[in-house]
Amino acid sequence: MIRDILIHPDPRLKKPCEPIAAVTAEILTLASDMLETMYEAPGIGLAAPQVGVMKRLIVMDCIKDGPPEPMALLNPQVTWASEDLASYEEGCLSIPDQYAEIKRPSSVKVTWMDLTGALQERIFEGLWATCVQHEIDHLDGKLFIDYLGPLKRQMITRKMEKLKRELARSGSN
Ligand code: K2U
Ligand code: ZN
Repeated sequence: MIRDILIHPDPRLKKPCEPIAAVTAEILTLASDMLETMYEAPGIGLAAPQVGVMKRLIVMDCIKDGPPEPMALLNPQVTWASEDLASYEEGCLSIPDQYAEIKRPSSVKVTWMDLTGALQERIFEGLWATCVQHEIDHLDGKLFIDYLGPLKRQMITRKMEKLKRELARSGSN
């Protein structure tokens, strides 16, 4: 089912998430709901804290045209990052309609547990590398605006507070 996406500022978006000990029915349902929510947004990534669940689970599908490649990563960890940086105009489903150019390592090696409980390892490049780093940041309570200067970050936070006041008045959140 589609779940509500938390909007910044929200304390749950700043808290570090708990590791997942085992793949339970609840985790399988959560991963499925997160993928459904991500596609509907639409987005190319989503982290569990964005739907209010403080667990170390992210989903991604960065394929634009071609058969979808949904991925669910439990307890993802970056074990290597390239010196080389790539910049990307990032957005965030928890900070709607705000974009900023963010530089990150252009490729990263990530280890994780998949939904069958098997350990996986892969080197991500391009948009997948940007996305997986953006999502793992969410698990550590870090948002892309935390890489901006204090004034730009405060301006975006003020805009989100106004948006949340308007949503509360219109009763649609
Ligand atoms: O985590 C999220 O909020 C979903 C993010 C993931 C993402 C952000 C920046 C760069 C790559 C991935 C996005 O809002 S998903 C929306 C989107 C779609 C296409 C390209 C960039 C962002
Ligand atoms: Zn995000």
